[in-house]
Amino acid sequence: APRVFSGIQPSGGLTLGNYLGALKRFVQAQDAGTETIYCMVDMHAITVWQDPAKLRRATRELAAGFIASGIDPVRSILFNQSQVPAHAELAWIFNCVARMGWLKRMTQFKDKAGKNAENASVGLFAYPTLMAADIMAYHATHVPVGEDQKQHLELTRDIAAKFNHDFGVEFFPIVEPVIEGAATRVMSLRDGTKKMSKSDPSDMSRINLTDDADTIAQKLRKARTDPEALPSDLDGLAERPEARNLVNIYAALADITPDAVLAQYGGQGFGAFKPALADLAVDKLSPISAEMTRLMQDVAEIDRILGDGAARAHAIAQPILEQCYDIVGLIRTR
Ligand code: AQP
Repeated sequence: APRVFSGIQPSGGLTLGNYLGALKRFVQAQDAGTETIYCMVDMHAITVWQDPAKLRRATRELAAGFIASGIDPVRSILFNQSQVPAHAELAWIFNCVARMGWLKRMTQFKDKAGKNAENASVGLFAYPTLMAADIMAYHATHVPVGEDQKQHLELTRDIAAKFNHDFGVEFFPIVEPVIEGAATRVMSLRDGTKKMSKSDPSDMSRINLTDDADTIAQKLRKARTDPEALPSDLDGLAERPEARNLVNIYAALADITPDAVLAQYGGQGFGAFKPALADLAVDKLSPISAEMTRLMQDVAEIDRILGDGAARAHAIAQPILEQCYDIVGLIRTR
């Protein structure tokens, strides 16, 4: 049976990119009746230094964001990574399977480490082996992610295949990336060639799920665009990354195709389109933001939900980890 796994880092507040590229699709998988396991990947977050108090808050707020977006912690398993030791333990096995050369090719490491890669943490370099462990600890078959995670998922497949080959087993499944929809890569509002990111220093570059209606309208009004009217078909967006981004955002929020957006707004300028987009965004995001605020008033309840999810996740992952240790030849008797 298919089993969906995915995660989000509590490395800051949730953005519209995380919502459209990840959360909204996580809810669709859950509502389709698939077994769904979703994780706050706090151990990934600490690959760059996090203020401990902020990390705790961001983890709980992320859990609230999942629930407010429509994740039901009964139908889905919702938990944080560090509470289930199988992630770290399996990551070590995978560190011994993955090759240095494979990790050196990862563009996210190059982007995040910047020019001074010698000064990056070992954890940031090994990030993709922990991600492979997150997924493989559950024998997950499908992983909904944004476009930026495609390379890491290919690495997950390579690690699983090499493990199976090295030990002569068919143990780890070869996972399918699920990268679909109009908004698998939501771009920065300030630069149509950069992805919208929670860690971008400019708050004007992104819409946060917790932004109020005025802030959302203001950020979209100031979003970088060109002076042309919207074209009537997709070809007309080819050389216009900022315009294409706003059209894709509209399409994803309204659950229609980008073509349908252009059928409605083609020929109109941004003076008309931006306010329509702002209304739509406020309409879709403000109930989520209000629910997050409500949920954050009862932190003990969030912790209880995460603890319950961790127990359920552990029950799935631990037997898989034990089998993996046995395959590798690590003795487990006490
Ligand atoms: N701009 C985006 N468009 C579509 N999907 C996106 N995702 C992130 N940004 C966009 C998807 O959200 C999921 C969780 O991402 P993450 O928090 O684990 O890490 P990230 O991809 O590195 O996201 P950020 O927001 O850019 O965080 P920072 O700034 O901390 O690195 C993933 O499925 C991702 O594809």
